[in-house]
Amino acid sequence: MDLSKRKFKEDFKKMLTEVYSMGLKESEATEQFFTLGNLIRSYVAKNWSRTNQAYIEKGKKQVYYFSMEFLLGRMLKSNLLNLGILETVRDGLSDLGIDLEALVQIEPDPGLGNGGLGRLAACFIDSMATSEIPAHGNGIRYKYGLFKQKFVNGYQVELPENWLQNGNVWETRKMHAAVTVRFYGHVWLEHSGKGYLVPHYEDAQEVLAVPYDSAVIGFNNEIVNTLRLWSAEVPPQDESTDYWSFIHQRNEIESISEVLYPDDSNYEGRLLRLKQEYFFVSAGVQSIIRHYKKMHLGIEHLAEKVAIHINDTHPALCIPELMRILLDEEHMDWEHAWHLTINTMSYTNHTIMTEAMEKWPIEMIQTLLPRIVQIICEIDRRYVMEMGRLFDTDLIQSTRIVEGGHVRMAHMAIIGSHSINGVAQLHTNILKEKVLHPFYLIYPSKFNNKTNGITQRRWLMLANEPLRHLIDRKIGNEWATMPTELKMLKAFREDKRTLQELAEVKRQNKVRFARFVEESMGLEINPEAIFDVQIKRLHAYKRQLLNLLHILSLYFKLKEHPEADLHPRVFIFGAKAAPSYTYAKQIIKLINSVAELINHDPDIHDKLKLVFVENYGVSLAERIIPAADVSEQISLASKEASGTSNMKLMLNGAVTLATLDGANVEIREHVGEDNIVLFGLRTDEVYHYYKDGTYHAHDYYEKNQVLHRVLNALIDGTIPGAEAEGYAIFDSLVRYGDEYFVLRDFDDYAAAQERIDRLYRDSLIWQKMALINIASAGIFSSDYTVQQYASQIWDVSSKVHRI
Ligand code: NBY
Repeated sequence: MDLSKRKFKEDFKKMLTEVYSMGLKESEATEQFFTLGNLIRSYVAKNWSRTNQAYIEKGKKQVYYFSMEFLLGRMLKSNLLNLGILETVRDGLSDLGIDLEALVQIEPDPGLGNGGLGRLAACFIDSMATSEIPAHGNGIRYKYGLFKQKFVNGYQVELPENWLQNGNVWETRKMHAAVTVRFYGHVWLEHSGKGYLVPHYEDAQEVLAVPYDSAVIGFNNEIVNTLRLWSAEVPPQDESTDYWSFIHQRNEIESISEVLYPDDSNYEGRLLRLKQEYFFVSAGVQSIIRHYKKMHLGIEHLAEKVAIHINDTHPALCIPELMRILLDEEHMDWEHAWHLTINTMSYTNHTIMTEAMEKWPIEMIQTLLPRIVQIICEIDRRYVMEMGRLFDTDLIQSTRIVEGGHVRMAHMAIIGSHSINGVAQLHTNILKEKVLHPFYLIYPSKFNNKTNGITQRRWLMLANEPLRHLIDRKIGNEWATMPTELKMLKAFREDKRTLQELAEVKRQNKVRFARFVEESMGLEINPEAIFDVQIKRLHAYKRQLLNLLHILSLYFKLKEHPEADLHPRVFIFGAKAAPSYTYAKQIIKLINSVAELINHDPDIHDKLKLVFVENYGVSLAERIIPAADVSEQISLASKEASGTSNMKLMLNGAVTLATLDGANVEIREHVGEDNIVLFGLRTDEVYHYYKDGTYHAHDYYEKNQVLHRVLNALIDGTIPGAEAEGYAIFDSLVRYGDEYFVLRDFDDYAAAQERIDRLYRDSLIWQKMALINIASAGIFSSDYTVQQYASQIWDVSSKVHRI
């Protein structure tokens, strides 16, 4: 938008008086932040209603991205950037004696997600608005986001994350758009006499779903889409309501949108979680239908105007819910309703880990959602009947929805939608060939791949301004919306000056991060060291342990040979463990205890440091990623569906140290073998081991001297404070089979780390690798990813940028 600095300053002062009746001098950062937020909203208002108006007038097909999680991060700078007024506002504020960065810190980081899946949804809505795709997010307005992590004596402690405490400046409560969601009670069907059945409900609990809308601002294109998050409230009561029963009901109802489930891998078969899922699904689908019907196009054309995307199986109840509305409220017959539903729905799978596959006990659904259970059972019955004619019984039994008294949500999602995609090429192949192979036999054409992506605007333009400016000077700024333009940087691969400038940018970022570590943790780290980063949820399959065992091996090496020729390293971890995931928490404690040991050992000086940042999340990622030299992507091959920190780190010039897992495979294809450091088992080797059962972790402990020493350290008192954890972890590796092949990959990993050490010593070689990584990262922009969803799955137009 056009905004002069002078106009901005006037607007800002005016808004401050209007909202707070304050002059600039009396105001503090909090008031200034809210003032700026309100001002941005006022700037956005016109384009927001224009965008909605245009979508209606042009009759454009709308996409609704249903996700239990949107891990947005702070929005202030992102909104300013996308409006095209970041620099104007920064300068204007500075004239007024205000530091924009100080206001940034006031905004709480809304942690409405666990990890990759939630952050992907956030990158997607940014990219969809930027790519001019008429697409909106639909989710839950949790009162409490993902817990705040504290370390107490090295143990993870969880604290509530009350992000709404001071209000959320970006949202608008839309009371007029509230809808009612029904739970419990009984339902029976009666013939209407007009050829359809009418459901009657008795004793149902009614919950009011109130939407809070936030603007999703496209980058410099005047498009403003909507993120709609639902909050659960008590419906208006009549005068006969008993006060205490009201209070009781209120607590029960409000608990639905109270808190995000803090587990990123193990679904919890809890009633409240099922309530959450149906709550936002029903509210969202009802509101879509209400909006659609205003256009008077006839319900039979729904799939031409609406696409509903299901982010993992958590919103899979969209399928029976849409069926319910089409059957019970629109009085469609089953076949037409089913046809429409399939054509409307599409589904993304994010994991192959069986423990993360949702399965709901049928009685639980029966009690909570009596009408929905009827519909699910009917979908299942017809599936078995109709497919039974075409395929053999075993195949149909293994793919049906209802089995062993449970509803298998992934099965419902596949059967009820026209598209299922994996999130990286390797992952999609594993789905087709292994995990979902029976479905692939039945519906080969539903399967497709959409490799994940990240928004370069947040993860480079905003998070790494020094790099942004360097790139702009070298190749211009078209990469903001045409990220593969970054490839033009390759022209500078032999240009010493550019490589030195790149090194200088990295050094600056490392100094900045080192200052942060010193201030927040009281720990000094040396910016000349290699900053080696592993940031992601803590999970056994991601193998933070492999990293830790290697750190211990370096520590012992330095103890025994203080003269050993190692380039100084700072190992940086950031990770939250699910509160109920004991093993992950033991690993956190062990890492913290090893950090204590190494960081305070005077023999080590600054050759080795271990930093475990507390409360890792989007805001910390934005600080760490620009300072990273090495990107640890070391999951056991086949386990990480895609990964997205791999893409963010690469985009910021870190060199990837990786197994051939998830999107690492595609990163290698784009940077070439020489610009990535690979190690470890391949997917087929892992499957081979599963098949023939010949992996014996104990042998590696017995035969590998280095490993033997390192593993013994877990149980011989070498690591003070973590004795119990050391034993448990030792046992998991040596006695109980080492499920994720940590010991098997250890040597290869250590050798890869030595290659990193050697490569880093030649600054020009290293910077050339960094440059090629940056230059090759454009293809992993979520702009391209969503453009592919738009054309290949949703059948909607987008502003497609050349790849
Ligand atoms: O989704 C992640 C994958 O592990 C990662 O490889 C991929 O890049 C990313 C985006 O596709 N999965 C993930 O983050 N999953 C969750 O956060 C999650 C959350 C809740 C539940 C399961 C998984 N749950 O069952 O409640």
